[in-house]
Formats: sequence, structure tokens, C-alpha cells
Amino acid sequence: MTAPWWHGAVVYQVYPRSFQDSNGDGVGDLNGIAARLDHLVDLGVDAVWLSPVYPSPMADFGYDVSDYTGIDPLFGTMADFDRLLAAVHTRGLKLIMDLVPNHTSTAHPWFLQARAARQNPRRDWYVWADPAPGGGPPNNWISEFGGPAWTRDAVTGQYYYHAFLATQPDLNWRNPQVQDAIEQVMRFWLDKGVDGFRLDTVQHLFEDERLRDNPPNPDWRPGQPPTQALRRLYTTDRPELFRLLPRWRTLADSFGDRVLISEAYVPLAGLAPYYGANNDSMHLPFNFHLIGARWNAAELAALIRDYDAIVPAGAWPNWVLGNHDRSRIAARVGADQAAAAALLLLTLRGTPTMYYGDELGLSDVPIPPDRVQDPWEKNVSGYGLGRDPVRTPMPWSAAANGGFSAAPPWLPLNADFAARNVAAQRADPDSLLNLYRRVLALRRAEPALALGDLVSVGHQGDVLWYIRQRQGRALTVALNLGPRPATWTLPAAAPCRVVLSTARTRAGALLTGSVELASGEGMIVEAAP
Ligand code: TEU
Repeated sequence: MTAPWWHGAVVYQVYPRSFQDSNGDGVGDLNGIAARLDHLVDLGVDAVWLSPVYPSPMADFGYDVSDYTGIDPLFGTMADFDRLLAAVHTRGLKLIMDLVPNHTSTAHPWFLQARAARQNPRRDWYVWADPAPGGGPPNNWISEFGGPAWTRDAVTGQYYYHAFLATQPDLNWRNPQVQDAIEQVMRFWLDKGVDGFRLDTVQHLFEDERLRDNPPNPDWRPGQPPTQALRRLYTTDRPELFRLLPRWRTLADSFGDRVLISEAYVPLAGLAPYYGANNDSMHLPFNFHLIGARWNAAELAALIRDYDAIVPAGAWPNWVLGNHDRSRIAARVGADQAAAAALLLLTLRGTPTMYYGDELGLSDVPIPPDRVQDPWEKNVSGYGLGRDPVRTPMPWSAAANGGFSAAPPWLPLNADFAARNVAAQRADPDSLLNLYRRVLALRRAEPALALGDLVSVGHQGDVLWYIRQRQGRALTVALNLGPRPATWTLPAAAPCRVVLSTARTRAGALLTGSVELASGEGMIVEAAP
């Protein structure tokens, strides 16, 4: 049996507001993305995941949807979308849409009807509850974005539940009509030919029917974000969720080779239920554990081993290095380790998802207080939760506004954009961009990297190493994750040949015994013939 396309594929996340502006309003759009597809082909990725482009009041920059089957005029028209999809496919790439099933915008017609009256037929499409006996919110649930997760609606005096902003009311997933409506949305896009969905924050879909209070989080300490003070026991990962997911899988599979990726920040063991008891749920439950992991060879070796152990037999792993919600990898591990991080992401067993700009080593961009856009930062300020720093425009060149837009962009560019941009790095053989290109080309040529087994993993001091193997072909990856040079003893006594190294001059070298790796250096070696 040949593997599905998404096993060997590399997914590239585009944040549409920040990739390329085509109409001079300072915000990226669909025609801009279409104009930049050659970058993705040149880079060597396989699939594009677009953060939401649906009509939205943009309170949460598109994660507050007011029409699931339209395109927001800010990003273009449905005709623009159809052209983009065709252009993506012409280049042999895939397109993955972001679907937001947990909540709509308060501006969605469904919610406007639901809030109009208790008797409205759409009332039960959302989660309503009476005030607590003495008044006030029905229970202690708190929003991910700060404050109570309940907002009182003056029209009827009841509260509605929102896991995120008050303008993002949660849909009631116990209502079969809601389930059908979102299935219709999935069909709409699958009929158009999109290659899959990234399913937003699915862990929040169901809440406890009895509305029990969430217990205190024993790990929480004063000074930490108040949004983490409770364990989300009764508001996330409810059993009903895991009965729903197989329905989505059946739907997606009925369209052929489409992929379903779930977003849920859960502990390692919590990922298994997302695959489903019979691998009948999500194809790829996002594995975010590289994002939180300490940059330490021993810990990463343990993580890789532990993750491998929880991925069910017959299911396929995946790794994520960054996204539009979390600090960028270059900021987390430092510029010196960015190349090692790239090599790690692209050579571990499983589908890698990379975030636009990470191929340039883009870091978190400081945002002056008067330019803050993110509602999370505005609501829960002072904890460094703001996501604007990781959503800044893609720097394409040293031209005005980095070649991103004819107008000043909605968020500032990286201050070093004149040097750190696509054109400059394309021209520099030693750039991070060209390392990404080399590794991605090698993945394409080497099924051992794209599809192979992980046969062993370990560490020697600060050096993390592992072996990927397929049909007798074995490649060993070694990465010095420490701040100093480190000696790595090769796995085989026989000489090894360097297939690829972050230090370009090493390629082709024959090594025996051991080798000294500079801080942040990584290499892929094979047993010399
Ligand atoms: O994020 C979901 C989400 O819940 C986490 O990123 C969140 O920060 C974490 O659970 C807090 O502990 C998704 C989108 O990626 C994000 O951009 C949206 O704002 C959010 O859903 C709401 O749609």
C-alpha cells in the first residue's frame, strides 16, 4: 500500500494577514498568497495551511467567523479563492483550510437569531444558562482570553458560554442540527477540492452537561495568568468529543485523500484519543510538544521516545515547531540553534508543520504598546501572552515595507528586515533559508527521512541523535543543542559519510570514530559504502 500524501508531506502555515499584500491596504490577502506560491515551491514544502479567511468582524483576526462559506473582502473574493486553489494544485501543492467549529462570531446570523428570543429555533445552537441562584454567572468557568466564560445577554437575561472572547459564543455541539450544519460547511469546501482541514481548538467543543465548576489548578501560582487558575476538567476533552470525531473522519475519507488535523493542547497521552480507538478519528492530532520542551538533548530524546510510544500502531506522527499563537522558534532557542531546530523538525519521524518566516530565522518582533492588536494581550496584559510578535509581515526583500505591501503594514516588520529577508537569504548559500531548501530536497530524495522508521534515539551530553531507516537504508541525525562544542561518537565503527550538514563545508566528508560539533551544528550521516 502506498502511503497517503500527508505522511511524507511538509505543511507550511500561512497567516494570511501577513504573507503578502496585493492591494496596498497593509494587510495580506489571497491574491498576495497566490503571487508568492513560487516561494513555497522553491522552498520545497508540500501543503499550505491557511489561517481563516472567512467573513469575520476580526475581533480574533478571523477566528470569529460570521459566514463559514464565504471569503472576507479584506482577503478577496470567492473567485480569488478558487483561483488560488487552482494555482496551488497546478504547482503540485495541497491546500488545507482552517475550520473553526467551536464558536462563531456574535455577528453570525445563527447567533443573531439565537439571542433574539428564548423560543427562537436557533436558540439551542449555542450554550445558554440561567444566572446562578444568587445572580451572576452560572458557574466558575473562565475564558481562555480572560474573565468569566459567561456573558449575560440583556435581551433574555440568560448567559451564553464562550471559551474565548465574549464575541466568540460557543456552538452547542449536543445539538444534532449544529453537527449537521458544520458537516455541510465541510462538504462545501471539500466539494471545492480543498485537501483537508486544520480544526481549531476542538478540545473545547463539548462542556459538561451539568455545568459543574472546574476545580482549581494545583500547578497554578499567583503571578501566573489568571486564565490558568482552574483545571479545564469540565470544559475540554469531554467524552462526547471522541464520539463525534469519527463522524468527521468518515466524511473526510468519503472524499478520498483528504487530511484532518486537530488543534488541541493536551499532554502526550491525551493525543491518543484524538487518533481514535481504531485510528478512526483525526489523521494528525497536532503534536505541540516541541513548542513547550526545554532545549535539552536528554529531554528531547525522552520526548521523542515517549511520543513514539503513544502514537497508536498504524497511525502517523507529526511535529510542530511554531504557529501564530506561540513564541517563534528562533526566539525560544536563540539564533544559534535555529538551524539545528530546522534539521530536527524536518528529520523526525512524522509530518512536520512549519510556520511562515521560520525559514528565515524570524524572531518575535517587539510591538510598541500603541500598536498592540491581539485581543488576548489587551485582555490579559502583562503576562507576555500577546501573539502579535509572531504575526508580523513576511519580509521578502530590502525594498520599502519589505516587499510585503505598498502601504505601511498592519504590524511592524522585523527591525532587521533589510538583511533578514527572502531575497537576501536566497542569495546567501549559508543562509537558514538555503538550509531549509537543502533539507527539504533531501527529504524528497530519501524515503528513509520522509517515511522511515525511527529505530533508535539517544543523547551524548548535549548531542541528540537518532536513526531513521527504511528498506535497509539508514540515516543518522546528530544535533548539538548545547552552548559549547561537543564530541559525538559515531554509531558505527566503520567510516560514515556526511550526507548533509548545517555547516555546508562538511558535506561529503568521511568521518570515523568521533566528530566535534559546534554549538548548534547538526548533521545527517550514512554508513560509508
Ligand atoms: O487557539 C486555541 C487555543 O486555545 C490555544 O492557542 C490557547 O492559547 C491555549 O489553549 C491557551 O491555553 C486557536 C487559534 O489558534 C487561536 O488563534 C484562536 O485565537 C483560538 O483558537 C480561538 O479561536
